[in-house]
Amino acid sequence: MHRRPRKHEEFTEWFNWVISNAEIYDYGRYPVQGTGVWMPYGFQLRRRILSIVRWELDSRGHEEILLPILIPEDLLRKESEHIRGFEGEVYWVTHGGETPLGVRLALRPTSETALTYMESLWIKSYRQLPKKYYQVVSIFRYETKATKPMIRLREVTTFKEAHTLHESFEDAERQVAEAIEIYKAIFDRLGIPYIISKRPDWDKFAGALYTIAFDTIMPDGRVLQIGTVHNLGQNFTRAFEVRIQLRDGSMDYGWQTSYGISDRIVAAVIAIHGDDRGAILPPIVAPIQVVVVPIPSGDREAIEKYAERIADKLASIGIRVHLDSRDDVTPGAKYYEWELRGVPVRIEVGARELQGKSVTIARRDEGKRVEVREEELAERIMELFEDIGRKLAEKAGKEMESRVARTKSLEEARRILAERRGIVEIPWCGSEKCGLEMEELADARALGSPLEKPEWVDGERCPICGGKAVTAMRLAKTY
Ligand code: P5A
Ligand code: ZN
Repeated sequence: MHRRPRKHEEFTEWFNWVISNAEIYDYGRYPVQGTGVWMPYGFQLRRRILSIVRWELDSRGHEEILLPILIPEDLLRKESEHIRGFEGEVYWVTHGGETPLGVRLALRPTSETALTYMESLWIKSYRQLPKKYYQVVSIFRYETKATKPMIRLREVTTFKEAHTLHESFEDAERQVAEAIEIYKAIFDRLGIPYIISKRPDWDKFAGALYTIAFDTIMPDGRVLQIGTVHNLGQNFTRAFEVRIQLRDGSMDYGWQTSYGISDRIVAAVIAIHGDDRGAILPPIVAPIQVVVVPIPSGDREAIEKYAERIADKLASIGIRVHLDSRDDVTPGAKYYEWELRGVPVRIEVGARELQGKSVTIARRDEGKRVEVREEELAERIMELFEDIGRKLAEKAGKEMESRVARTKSLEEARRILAERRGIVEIPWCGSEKCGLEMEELADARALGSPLEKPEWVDGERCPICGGKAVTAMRLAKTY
């Protein structure tokens, strides 16, 4: 057997090892660069994560739709900033069979243009607003940076894009705030810690007034953008003539927001919670929450019967349980496999447990084992799920906090980022010129600033120009 890569020291190898050996995601073997295959176990994980996403959106008035994957070139070109941003990343469909198409068709890189076009037909009056749509689809971006499984794909298969339309700027601002709350709720339920920044102007979404991003820190200290919320203003509605009658009878273009997350959130769940033995899945999304492993000794048949009874009992109260009754695999090899797959709870049943009408429960996150009587099993498992979810989130949150540093010197920022990465916050005057120079001097990317001016920058100066600091700039090595 191969040596297991260590998560913190060799994160990339570790991540690739987990997703392939746990049969989550087959990447790099299908002969199109930047595409991967969701395998059955991974597909179930992805589906459960998506059901949290859908639930959070649905319960706040979002409606799921499905737009065509093809966008005619003239539509994609309508908003000039947008196409400028995406031009180099678009896949074009140019032929139908042998026949050249009259208008080239883009494989959608995102759907602002497709939807705004339809909104120009659908929406005429403030009475129809607000509108909150979303879809979960594949998008295509010809990424030029090195592609990475789930993290930088050319076909993003788990693109959840929400698009909203409002009668005023203020309403769109409120929607940005709601989107932030929705993403917080999603990431909180998955135990993924995040830091929220307003991206600098030079790094906003193409066609947006501004972009707010959720970032997390991966085990190697590099920052991963796991979601973004954009206030699009009237940029797309002007281009597509989405004119709306307002309350006072006057006409105006609608106001939009959009927000998206991707396969990256599955990557974050695996990367952030896992350990050297493999994945550790939060019970809320684990495809298998409990695996029951019979330990054959003495009366094998009775033990197997008993293990089956335990599994049935858990299944009957809605727990996703799997009885591993393979008789050609040792219990030790089963433990190894289910640990790698991140099953949060393992139940062992052997001769002693059969005798005592009990089971032994092992939790994946802490490795602790306890014996529990059969009557209290159901209740104990439910408590355990809660506790595992909470502890995973707490541990991840603390780890992330410990990786955010503050300094007033760019030299120190550069040193910290070179040595241990993470995020460094530094006082900033807010000017683009100084921000760009900070990126240069720290040899890092500018993530942007906290949404509210942090107190600690009061009275501080920008280390580049010496001017008064109005906020902090966050710098990091990013994915
Ligand atoms: C918001 C949804 C948009 O596309 N249009 C609709 C807006 N924003 S975005 O920032 O460009 O993308 C949203 C999130 O998707 C993830 N992402 C990717 N994930 C994997 N591979 C990629 N190539 C990729 N590109 C973007 C990011 O998390 C991003 O925040
Ligand atoms: Zn400055």
